[in-house]
Amino acid sequence: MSIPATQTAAVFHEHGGPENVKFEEIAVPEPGQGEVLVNIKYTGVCHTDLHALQGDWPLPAKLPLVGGHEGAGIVVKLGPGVTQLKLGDRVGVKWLNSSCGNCEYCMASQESICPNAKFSGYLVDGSFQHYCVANAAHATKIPESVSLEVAAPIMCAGITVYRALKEAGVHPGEWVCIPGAGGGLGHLAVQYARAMSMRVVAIDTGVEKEELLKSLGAEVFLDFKKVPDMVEAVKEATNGGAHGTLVLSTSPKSYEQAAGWARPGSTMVTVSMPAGAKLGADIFWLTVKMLKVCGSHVGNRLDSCEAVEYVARGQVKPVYKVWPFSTLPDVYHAMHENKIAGRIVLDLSK
Ligand code: 8ID
Ligand code: ZN
Repeated sequence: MSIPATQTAAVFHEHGGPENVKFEEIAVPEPGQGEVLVNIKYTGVCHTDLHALQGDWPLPAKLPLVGGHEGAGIVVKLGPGVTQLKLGDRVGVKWLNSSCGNCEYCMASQESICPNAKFSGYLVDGSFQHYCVANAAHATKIPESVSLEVAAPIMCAGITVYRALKEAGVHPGEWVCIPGAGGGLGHLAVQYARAMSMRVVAIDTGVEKEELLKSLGAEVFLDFKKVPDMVEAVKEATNGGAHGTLVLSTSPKSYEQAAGWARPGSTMVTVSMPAGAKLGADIFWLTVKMLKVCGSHVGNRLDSCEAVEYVARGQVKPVYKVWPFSTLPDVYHAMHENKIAGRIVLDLSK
């Protein structure tokens, strides 16, 4: 396959809104030591991409930036020293583009807290381009039975919620509460939780998300625009509080509520990162209920392979719409208005 010298990429030069995203002709990057060049076919759009565009996190992003970190494509070039992948392999390009491999965290397979980690679509250019560089050790192999468009949302949303559910420590038959259940991460969290035999209270809004989440196995749906006292509603539905909570909602409000509905002794996992959000939990209740608060940042390489295996086995099915690459600014608008149930996956060929 011949690789062109230049390509079209979705770039922004300054933080701001969807109008800042420009489709520009840029050089096809060269894979360095231990890296591969991936011809991206599909990429999911994660709410993190919107945070990156808006510049609303305390970690500075690279500028100009090509966003995107739910890429799925084909290895078309190997950099020096790559032995674990070959040309033609189908791989995913994840948020965790690379880690140093040598620090105390990498040695313990906690690559997502490696201080030298590079994040795709944030610290290095990501998947909103036709040709993207990925570290060969971190690119996730996609099984033949899983199509690239299906694999795309797993590369961030799937891996992240799968790992976060492990952190929550909810046993089979116990309740997990998921605010933000109707979004990209949320609709997958409901499915992984069901596959792990957890009972799910899903919180989000609107009939479309309610129907989707119930069809995916959520036993209880609570609409945050309709339920007057969410804390009481969750406690009632779970007969005393959720055995674990995954906060996936992009509203800081969920962080104020979660300690209230948490069952004593349970874990609340922070996954979403609304701009400027603080832990609004009452320290009194955190203490006397002996709650655990646990941050969870994507997953390691094994979590990534395991998350994809659930899809290969048919236990998890991403729900998504495919839109042309050129519509990325429209996706950001829709995401900002919380109108997306599941994920939007961009088709790079359009
Ligand atoms: O590794 C990580 N920790 C990680 C990985 C990937 C993404 C963290 N994230 C973060 C993103 O940066 C973002 O802050 O997780 C968050 C959710 O990402 P997403 O699933 O891609 O976002 P979405 O598809 O827009 O879904 C958000 C949902 O929250 C609902 C919305 O209706 C939407 O369905 N929501 C809102 I806004 N307010 C709510 C509320 N009060 C609410 N749901 C329940 N209660
Ligand atoms: Zn993401």
